[in-house]
Amino acid sequence: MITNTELEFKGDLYPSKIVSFEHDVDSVYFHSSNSVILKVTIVRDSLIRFRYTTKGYFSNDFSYAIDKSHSHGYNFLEVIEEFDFFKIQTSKVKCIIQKIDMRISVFDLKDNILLEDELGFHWEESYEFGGNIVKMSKASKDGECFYGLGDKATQMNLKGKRLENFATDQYAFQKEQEPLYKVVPFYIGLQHKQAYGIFFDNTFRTFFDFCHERRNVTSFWAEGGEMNYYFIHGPKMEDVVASYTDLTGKPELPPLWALGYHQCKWSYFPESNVKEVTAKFRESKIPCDAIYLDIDYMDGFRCFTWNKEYFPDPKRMVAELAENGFKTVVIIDPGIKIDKEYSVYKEALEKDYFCKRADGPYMKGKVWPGECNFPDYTNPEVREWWAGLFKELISDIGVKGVWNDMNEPAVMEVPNKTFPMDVRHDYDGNPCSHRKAHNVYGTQMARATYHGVKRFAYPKRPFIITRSAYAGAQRYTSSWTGDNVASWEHLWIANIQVQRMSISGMGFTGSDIGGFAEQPSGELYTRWIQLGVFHPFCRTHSSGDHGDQEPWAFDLEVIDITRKFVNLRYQLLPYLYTMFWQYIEEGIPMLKPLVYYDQADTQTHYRNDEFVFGNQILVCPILEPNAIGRRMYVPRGQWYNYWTAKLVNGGKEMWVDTKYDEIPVFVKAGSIIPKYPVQQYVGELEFDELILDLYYKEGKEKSVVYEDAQDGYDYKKGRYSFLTFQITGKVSELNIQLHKEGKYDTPYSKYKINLIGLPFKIKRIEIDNEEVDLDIEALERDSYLIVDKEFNALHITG
Ligand code: MIG
Repeated sequence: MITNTELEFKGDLYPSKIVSFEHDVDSVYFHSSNSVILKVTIVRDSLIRFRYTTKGYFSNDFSYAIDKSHSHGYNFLEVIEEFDFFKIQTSKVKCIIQKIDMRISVFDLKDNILLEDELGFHWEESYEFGGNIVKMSKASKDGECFYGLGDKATQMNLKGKRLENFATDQYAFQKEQEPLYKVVPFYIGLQHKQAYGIFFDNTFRTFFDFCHERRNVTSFWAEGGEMNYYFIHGPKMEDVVASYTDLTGKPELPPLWALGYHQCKWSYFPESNVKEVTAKFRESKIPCDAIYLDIDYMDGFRCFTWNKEYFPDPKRMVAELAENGFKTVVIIDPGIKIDKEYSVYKEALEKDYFCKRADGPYMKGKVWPGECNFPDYTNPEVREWWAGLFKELISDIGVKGVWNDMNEPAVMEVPNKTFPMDVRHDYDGNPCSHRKAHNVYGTQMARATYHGVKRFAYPKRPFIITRSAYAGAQRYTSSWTGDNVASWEHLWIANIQVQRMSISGMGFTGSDIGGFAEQPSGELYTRWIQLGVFHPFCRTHSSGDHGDQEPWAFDLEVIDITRKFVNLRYQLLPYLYTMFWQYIEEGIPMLKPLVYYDQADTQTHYRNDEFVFGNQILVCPILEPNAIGRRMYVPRGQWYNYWTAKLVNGGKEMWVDTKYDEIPVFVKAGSIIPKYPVQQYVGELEFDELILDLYYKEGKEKSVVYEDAQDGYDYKKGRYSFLTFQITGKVSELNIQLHKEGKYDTPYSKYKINLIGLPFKIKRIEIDNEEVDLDIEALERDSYLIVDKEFNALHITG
């Protein structure tokens, strides 16, 4: 029996007394008298894995989520047996395991309790499927908060919610709807201002209950597999997220163009329509880097084919688009049309690459092409074959990115919307049913796609986007939040989803700007693009059923505001690229929910709308029609209103006036924000200066700028430029120190420094200890300085 409502079931079984233990290098095994084994592995001092079996032995240890290159190793480990418990201690935490019932508690070294089993591990045997429904319950104190779990369409703080993880094609999903497209069984707990993380690495259908069923209990369970989870010690949320991201992996840098604006619709065809749209962008002077071809570019929805009537010469078209600065991205679905004349189908059939039912026949399901078979991407040989299929698209035709859809996997006209559960999968040599492979199917497809596109795009970087994902998918792909709706409520949802994905390790995410289903009003589209330019992935997409969703489908005012905000995104590209670098280098999420930004301030614990974009820009969308401003919480510290340059003191909720062509945006005092000139696409212009917006602060502040060749892999050989600006502001003085690293010589030769909020009149400037001649009049008029990029120290006095 599968239970998804009853946490405590009368058939539940529990570990009995611990009768023996062994310590083997980084792991300690505890054996109970009823054949339960608990294996505690010290991955790092602050990262501990707990794995249970009820069979008396462990099955093969295999995970798609864990990045093989994650850091491991600890500084200290001590295992001590006491009269009625065992103690495992590292340099960060202490773990107590009770002999009588195997229950666990984890403390920091000051004896603060971080995590405590309530019932702890228990299970229910499943006669029907074999194996267990594995369960875990933890005691939770009043005031504890919970965050994370990927794409959930609910409030940021998950306290009081029950959530389900089962990748689902959820067209026009609603607020609170469960489950959605992605599965990230990772959450962050926050208690007494201390954060910890739990990653439950189980790919079966899983559930998390955050004090919903019982007020002081948090629990999680899975409909099969092992109780296998990682505890991550903070105490800063930053450390929890960074450790989780290290454990499940980071992407490589995307090509810079992928951080530009993308335009999509279901579907742009024929070729003349694609050209019309791209030309219109250039004419309207709204920057755009990528144009998408949805399913209608194919011949009868057969993957890797072209409809020759609509697209007679794809290679020529793609090249012409490229000349105009457009990168072409095409959709590829998992369903392969059953058609003996179709080479992809024939080859997969010959090689036996399709998923099979338990009794032998190939699994058959209806999707866009009609009856299809589906490659088993959990088979490494199938992934290799799939990767090879991209040769023509990428090498010959010149497509720059691939969009994987329908990979939950989605099946039409069947009640469960997906494969039957008896379908067999290779699971990289650990054969299993769809119950276990379902949640990773999409990620394995995206992984195979990634390897193919990467191989044929070389020496350029690949770009992949997926709808479904399991924890760790960020190593291969970006993602979008699926089929949302053009409604104000969905704008609220998108804002939270993208922030939540960001702290769940999968930062390169965005929503369909304007909404996929239904038609946005001009005002809703405006408010959405104003938020969307601050999302790591920025794409307008719509189902096309209800009219057009290009900027010019709306009135002139909307077009102007869209241009203004897309321009801003293009100006902020070096800032955006730098945050991407920090994400891949240090696991720092690109968007920071307020609770992440300042967990010590309890005012942030239930905030949803405001977030920090990168490290220094605070953004809060307008989520209602007819707004002339809104109330928002400005976190502690000093912030400049981006539009007025007025300084405010945070740590309080306040009203912020806005106009139709603004949303609340604040810049942290002391920041240096790097900017490029507006370009219609990445690489359009050569420019000779990097703009630095300097926001004066009394005190110190550090800002960094990462740059490289914007594509290719030279950055891995040290050919990047990493600038660190350290400013120190005093009452009538400002010092800027610049430190450089890396072997990339940026093409510009100077900085244009805009001095914002300087509280004194400049009387003297020294560059590297040499006084420079001043044109005081010009300085007072323009408030900027031009400085050679080789400077080390700039000293401004009033
Ligand atoms: O059944 O390819 O989420 O972005 O435009 C619909 C057509 C299939 C769903 C995707 C959407 C895409 C659409 N697809």
